Amino acid sequence: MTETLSPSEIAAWDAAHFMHPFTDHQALSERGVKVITQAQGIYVHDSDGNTLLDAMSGLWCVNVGYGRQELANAAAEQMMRLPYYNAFFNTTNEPAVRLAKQLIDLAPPSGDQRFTHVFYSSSGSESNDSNVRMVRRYWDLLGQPERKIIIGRVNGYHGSTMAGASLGGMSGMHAQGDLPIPNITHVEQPHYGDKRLPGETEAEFGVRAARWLEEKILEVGPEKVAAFIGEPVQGAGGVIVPPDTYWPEIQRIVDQYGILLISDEVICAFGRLGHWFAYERFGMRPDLVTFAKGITSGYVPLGGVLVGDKVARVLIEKGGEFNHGYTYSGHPVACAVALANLDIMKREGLVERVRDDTGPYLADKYAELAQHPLVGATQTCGLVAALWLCQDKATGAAFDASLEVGMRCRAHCFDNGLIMRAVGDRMIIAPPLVMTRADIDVLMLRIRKVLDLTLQGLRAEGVMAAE
Ligand code: PXG
Repeated sequence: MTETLSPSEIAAWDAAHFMHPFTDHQALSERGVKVITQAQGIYVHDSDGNTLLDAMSGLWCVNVGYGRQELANAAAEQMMRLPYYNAFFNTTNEPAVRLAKQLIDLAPPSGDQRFTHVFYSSSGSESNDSNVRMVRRYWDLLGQPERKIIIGRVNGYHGSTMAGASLGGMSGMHAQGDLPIPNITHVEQPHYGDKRLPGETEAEFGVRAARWLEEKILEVGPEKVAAFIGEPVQGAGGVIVPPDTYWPEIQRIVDQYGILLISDEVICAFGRLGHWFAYERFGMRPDLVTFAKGITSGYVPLGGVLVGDKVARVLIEKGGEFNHGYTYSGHPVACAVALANLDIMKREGLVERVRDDTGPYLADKYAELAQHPLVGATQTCGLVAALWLCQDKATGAAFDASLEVGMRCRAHCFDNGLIMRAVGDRMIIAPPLVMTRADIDVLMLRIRKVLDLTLQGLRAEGVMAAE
């Protein structure tokens, strides 16, 4: 950039020309846009001079925190050596190959198969489009072209392209643009708080929820089902951590009916749950793993799919040309930044830190937070966490949705140096993995403050009884 715009110029040009993702533009122009100017460590700065603790890591991606010189250096060096070359016509490049090898080395065995190959894209959505293409091609090559149906979950999120939004189970997205595309269907999510029966334990619920998949397979015909896709922990849906019994039962079902399992780890991989890959944490044995976001800590776009040897062998040995790929598949700069990012994560022991230290510490702090009068329940897993704002702790009664209590709480966050997301009345966080215990203490003070302010407001309005 050669010139600097004033904050009001940025706001005006934004309103005139920048069509934002997932945004009501009329509402945005009334509210006014916030200009983020720079960031360092776990903090972002805006043009009003505020410093905000970014407990969402941007959008679930800035795992190593902001301002890492090494990542900028890796990009600059690679740009000067080879900024771009395609991988379509018998050519390759060193960063793409080194990264593929490194990912394969990091990925633990998936049952009796190993991940052997990486297919690259530039985002999570594209990667899930690639999954649809690969899964359907796999079954075609095995002489079972009738296996086309892919089953996802209500309130799952798999991206915003036609296939990504179809695999996901967001009703608002399906309502726009004739989605889902054909041969994609959904089962209910494993949300214990919402879906349990009276007296049902979490473990019992997990098994029952997994069996919704079996019911769906039998309903549509097992011979027509190609794959099941799920996020190990649902992210955009509100940080919904399934019971430990859920994924093993899903695994039994996909094994029994011989269907492929796709673990969408766009949020969950690269240390977010205290493991390089989340399937290890939950006892899943996926055939394909979607990744994006944290692989470059969001510094540049990169996504892809880890392909297990079962699918890779069929595509490679029987497939001939696979008519699918992107201009930026194996982008050398993106891959170089990913390699530098993984180096930082290894050197600083971030995955182990989340698993053994900061993850358990955050879990303790969130358990304490559950005592707050506004908090109905909390859940954490590694460095993702949710707290549920409820009208009545004793009965578990939810707030009337029209009160938009989550949005009120979120507004207090922005005014009190904190970025936390609201999904309905679930307040969610996914802070950078470089957080220390001292950073978590600061985070908890801010969260308590915004909860207190939200509670005060609700009491002043008579929505909640005074103490
Ligand atoms: N899968 C999962 C599990 C994701 O979380 C995608 C795929 C798509 O990735 P791309 O890179 O195409 O955006 C995601 C993305 C939110 C929010 O509101 C979450 C995502 C994206 C945008 C908003 O929490 N996750």
